Amino acid sequence: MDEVIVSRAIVERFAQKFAQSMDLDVAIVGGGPSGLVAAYYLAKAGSRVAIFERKLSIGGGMWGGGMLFNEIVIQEEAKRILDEFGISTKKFQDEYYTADSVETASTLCSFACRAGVKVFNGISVEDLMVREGVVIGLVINWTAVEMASLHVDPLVVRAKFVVDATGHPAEVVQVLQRKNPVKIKTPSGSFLGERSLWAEAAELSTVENTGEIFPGLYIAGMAVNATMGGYRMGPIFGGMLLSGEKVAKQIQDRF
Ligand code: 48F
Repeated sequence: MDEVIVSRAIVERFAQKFAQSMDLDVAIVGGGPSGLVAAYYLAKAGSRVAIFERKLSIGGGMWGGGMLFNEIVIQEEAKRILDEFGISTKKFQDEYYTADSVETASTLCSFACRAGVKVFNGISVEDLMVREGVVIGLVINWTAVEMASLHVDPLVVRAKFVVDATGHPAEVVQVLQRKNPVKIKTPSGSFLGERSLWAEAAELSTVENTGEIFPGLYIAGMAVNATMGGYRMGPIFGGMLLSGEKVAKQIQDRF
C-alpha cells in the first residue's frame, strides 16, 4: 500500500470532478430538502447540476426532525414525492404522514448523487457573479477558510441558472442585494425577511412564490419565505419537496 498513491488518487479525482463543475447548467446553493429535490429532478432530465453545501453533511434541517425528535411530517400532497424516492412514510391521521428524517435525508442525497448531481460539501458560497443585470455564477470558498477568517481569495463557478436553497438565511439573495444596487421581484423590490411560525400559510406560500427572483437567480424552499416576507413552518416538509420539484420544472422549461 502506497500512501502517496492514495493521496494522489484523491487529489486527481477531486480536481477532475471540480474542474468539470466550473461551467454548469444549474448551480444549487444548499443541500437541504428543497435543493436536493431540485437537483435530482434537473439531473434526471439531463442538466449538469452541482450542489454547493457549507456543511460536511448534506440534508440541511432534516436530520433533527422537530426539536431533535428525528421524524418529519409531510402532508398528503407531497407524499407522492417521497414515494417516488422509495422513502417509507406512515399515515398518522388523515392528511398527515411521518417519515424517518435520517432515511429521508440520506435517500434524497443518494438519489441526487446517482442521478449525476455533483455534491461539493464543505464549500460556502460567499458572493455571486453578476453581469448586465443577470446572475451568471457563484463565488465560492472552503467553509474552513470562512470559519478561520483567513484572507484567501475565492474561486468561481459559472452557471446558466443559480438556485438559492440556503433555507432561513436566503444567503444568496441577501448577498446579491448587499453588493449590488438591484431590485428583486418582491413587492418592495427588496429582501423582506421571514415572519413568525404559521405552518399552513407558510407551506402554501413557499410553493406559490418559488421562482426566479432576479434574472438568473431562482429561490426554493425556506429561502422563498425568507425573501418574500412569508411565515416559517417548523418541521413539516411537504412544501420544501414541492418547492424543489417546482423550481426544477421552471428551470427545465428554460432549456
Ligand atoms: O435549511 P435547509 O434544510 O433548507 P430548505 O431546503 O429546508 C428548510 C427546512 O430544513 C426547515 C424548514 C421547513 O421544514 O423550515 O428549516 O429550505 O438547508 C439549507 C442548506 O444550505 C446551506 C446550509 O448549510 C444548509 O445545509 N447553506 C446556507 N448558506 C450557504 C449554504 C452558503 N452560503 N453556501 C453553501 N451552503
